[in-house]
Amino acid sequence: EMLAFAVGLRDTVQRLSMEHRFAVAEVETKVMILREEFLHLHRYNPIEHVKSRVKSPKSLIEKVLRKGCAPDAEAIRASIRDIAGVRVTCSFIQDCYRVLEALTAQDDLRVLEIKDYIAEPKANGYRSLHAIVEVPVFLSSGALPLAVEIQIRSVAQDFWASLEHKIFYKYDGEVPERLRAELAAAAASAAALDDRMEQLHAEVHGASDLADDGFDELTLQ
Ligand code: 0O2
Repeated sequence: EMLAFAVGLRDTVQRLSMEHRFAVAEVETKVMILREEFLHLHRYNPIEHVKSRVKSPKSLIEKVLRKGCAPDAEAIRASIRDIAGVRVTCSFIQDCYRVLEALTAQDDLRVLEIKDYIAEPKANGYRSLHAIVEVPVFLSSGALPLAVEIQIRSVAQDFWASLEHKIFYKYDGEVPERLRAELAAAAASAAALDDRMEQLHAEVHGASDLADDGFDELTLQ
């Protein structure tokens, strides 16, 4: 009986991994389209990079067991919303909001949840925009809506988060007070850097837009 359960769960997890790879591909395509169109419209690239992942079978099974979730695909899809993850790193904070708005406005996407850790950073200093959206994936049997966790953050926020993540795992969640204070200070520096960069960018980009317009006029006439 135990063996049948394990085999059943393994097949279910394989199926879920495949479906969520499709969901990730759908969202990646949406992000790539926004990136290229934005570049065309505004002549700078708001998206530095995009990274995606599908939860590994091992950590998905662990989460199913931890949550005491029924081991069937439907129940797992409904209760575990971070099987598919897409992380978008933007140059500037303003771009993070632009990307979030452009994505969540798309009417084939259903927004399940938005968390704005930029407006309200976590106690440790973590800042990012999180959205859980449902995107339809078209299978032979029809459309299947699947959840994708989208994280949108600036380069500085991403730099901070990857270091914090490493430290958190190294200390198994019990980060010593001194390091926690250092991380909080580093988060404040990252936020200050974001502000300065955004101001500089606004100054310079405004000016270069004018220069571009002048050039177009000269060549067209
Ligand atoms: P990993 O190792 O990146 O996969 P959940 O527990 O996920 O069901 P929760 O905690 O309400 O729900 O979700 P939240 O706050 O939206 O966070 C989800 C993900 O955001 C995390 O996934 C991390 O990737 C990232 N995140 C959230 N808080 C922090 C933080 O303080 N530091 C860093 N570095 N990343 C954070 P996982 O599964 O927790 O981790």
